[in-house]
Amino acid sequence: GTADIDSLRQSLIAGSLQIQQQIIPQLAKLGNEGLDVLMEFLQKRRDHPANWIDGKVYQVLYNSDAPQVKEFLLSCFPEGIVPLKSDSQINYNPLQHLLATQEFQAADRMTIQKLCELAGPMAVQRKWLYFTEVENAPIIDLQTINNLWLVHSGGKFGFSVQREIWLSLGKNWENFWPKIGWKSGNTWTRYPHQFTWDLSAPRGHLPLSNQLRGVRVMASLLSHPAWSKSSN
Ligand code: UYC
Repeated sequence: GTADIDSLRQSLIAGSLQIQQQIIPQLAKLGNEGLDVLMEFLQKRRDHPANWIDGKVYQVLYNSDAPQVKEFLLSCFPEGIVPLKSDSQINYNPLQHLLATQEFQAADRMTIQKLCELAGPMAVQRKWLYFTEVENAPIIDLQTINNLWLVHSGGKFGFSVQREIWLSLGKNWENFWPKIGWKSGNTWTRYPHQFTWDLSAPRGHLPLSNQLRGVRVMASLLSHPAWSKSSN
């Protein structure tokens, strides 16, 4: 009833991240009244940088069929809750869509595709990157891609998460791979079926960087100046 909605609304506004996380699916189950609370929440926070709680709320709304929700998103968040900034006129909306719908495997492929687009037509055709191309990638674009992953994964996935783990291990790759679920003992995790394409994965599991041509591309990615400027 109304009392339930009111107390859930209060907890969503004032609760800890953990409480907020629990409340979102409860509100989602309550139909229109719950959706109203979720829309109000997102609306009020639109001047702040989105965090992963906003991401969870947005995902519920984005995946709702209710007409008033569709109208709300179209008018207030036509491109999602992460600003899709690009220095290279790249369209990140396809990536935002795949992440908002939690299609992580397709989002992972799209991420490689967008990184190639950033590097130019040669890389798009080649479908993989040289480390020099990664070094030259614009900060803003890498931050946009990373923020999309962070916000839509509960803060679990993204290059900045991988970087944090990598630095915490003193940049030791052999300790890093098992930590993010890319290697077990001497065995590489096989692409694509052995990877975990949902939020049960270890922190930093996604997005993937193929290691077939060595670690230099990933080293460049994780050392990029995009991560030393505060963006999240
Ligand atoms: N693959 O094993 N990977 C591919 C990963 C390696 C290999 C794609 C990640 C080890 C081959 C992605 C790991 C290895 C292909 C990833 C991993 C290997 C392929 C698709 C754990 C053999 C087909 C995008 C580190 C021992 C290549 C792309 C082709 C594809 C990711 C083999 C995203 C994180 C060393 C043979 N692997 N990759 O880049 O062109 O093709 O047919 O890393």
